[in-house]
Amino acid sequence: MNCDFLITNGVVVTGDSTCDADVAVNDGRIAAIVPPHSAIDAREILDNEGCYVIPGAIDAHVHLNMQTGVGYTADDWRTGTIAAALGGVTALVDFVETEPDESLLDALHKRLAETREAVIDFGLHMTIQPDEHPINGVPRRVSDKRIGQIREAYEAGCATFKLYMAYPGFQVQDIDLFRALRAISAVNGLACIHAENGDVIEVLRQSDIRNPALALNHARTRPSINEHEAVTRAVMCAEASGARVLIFHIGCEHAARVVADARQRGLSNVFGETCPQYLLLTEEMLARPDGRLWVCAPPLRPQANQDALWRMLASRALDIVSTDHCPFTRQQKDTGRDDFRLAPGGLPGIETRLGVLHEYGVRRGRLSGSRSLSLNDWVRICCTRPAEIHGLSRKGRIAVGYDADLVVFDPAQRKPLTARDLHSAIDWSAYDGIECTGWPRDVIARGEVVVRGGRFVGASGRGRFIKRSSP
Ligand code: DUC
Ligand code: ZN
Repeated sequence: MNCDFLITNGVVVTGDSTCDADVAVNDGRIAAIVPPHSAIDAREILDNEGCYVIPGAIDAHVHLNMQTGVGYTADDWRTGTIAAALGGVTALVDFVETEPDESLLDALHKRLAETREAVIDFGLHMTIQPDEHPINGVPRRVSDKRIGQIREAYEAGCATFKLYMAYPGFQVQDIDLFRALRAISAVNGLACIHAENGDVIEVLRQSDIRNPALALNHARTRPSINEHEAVTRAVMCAEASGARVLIFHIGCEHAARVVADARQRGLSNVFGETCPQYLLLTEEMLARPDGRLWVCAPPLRPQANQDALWRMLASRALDIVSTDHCPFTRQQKDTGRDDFRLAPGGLPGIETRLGVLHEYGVRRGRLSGSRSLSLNDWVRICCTRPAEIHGLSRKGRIAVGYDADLVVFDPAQRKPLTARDLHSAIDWSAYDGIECTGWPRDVIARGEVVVRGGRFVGASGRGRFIKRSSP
């Protein structure tokens, strides 16, 4: 057999198996998986002695070049996707947001025009946000017209739809949440829900806050019960509508348990995502003098939640870990120096997820027992399940016919997570002080080496928009 290149001598780790094998790649696809030293002629051989060969990771929740009150998120499609590739990500899913007077398709085309420099493949979630009945200039209702456009957005390749239960201007009321879920269910799309009770948050944020410079107040105005309630409501709406629903960025045990219980009751249309920040960081970060850097929503929670989240990932009660990568520079975050409510919400993470989950879930977890993920859990959570849930039908697996999106992961490579060692266009790191042992060495995307020996070697603009449909 001939092939473009052969990935030899590695331990192939997938979501459900670990074995010694060679992987042959032809025309950007996986052509064969064969026993080591099989007779194959390759134009190029990548030797992976001592490394794991895993499917390219999928980050299905990122915000590149997103407009906010303090300007755009710091990573554009070039810097963000390069940082992603260096962290072993070969496909991501970002968002389309929509102006009140814009159709979903017009908003999609406008967003696509911004993505020209993407270096890895990507999909886009379509945001269904209010476009009607402004109160103080903020629209509150989603029009029939907009709900009616869900089908054409799906047919254009946006198989997943973002719905917010919080944030003025984005928050949908229950009536519109349910109307949208019925329309999404009709096309068998997936609703991705930001589940926090926005009405309660607004009352808490508008009440008298004695020390607005203290970013810990951000967590106090978004208490766990608020997330717990909204996740309960979202799951109830999933059950009543039949829509497939993924609860985004679950940060607290009670909310995660709602998803776990739904699954135990046999609801196969409910899925749960958490993020590295909820697994590794606690609300204590918000108590620091520069706590505004760690403002994100839902907020970071007390330590007690973390073990539960790790356990639920290992037991499959939660499905995936994405990053909610939403990077802001120190200067942008400093808008909230005197009042936490003015700090833009979001944390960076596009480059670090695979490494930190390996470090804390697999490597240190194996030592402590309490956070233990197997190598196969790690691959399932970061690569295979995200591709399945989000309709990336040719990604997330090492199997013949799939895109040759592969990561050669060196389990001995040491990597400090300081801003200087990372590639997002920001001047701080949420994980400063942490060092990982284990990091992507080479990354192959649709058969092209885009990272070699930890350096980005790919071409700007090689990433393609992936039109997704339901699994
Ligand atoms: N949460 C954040 O912190 N930032 C972006 C969007 C979100 O849901
Ligand atoms: Zn987000």
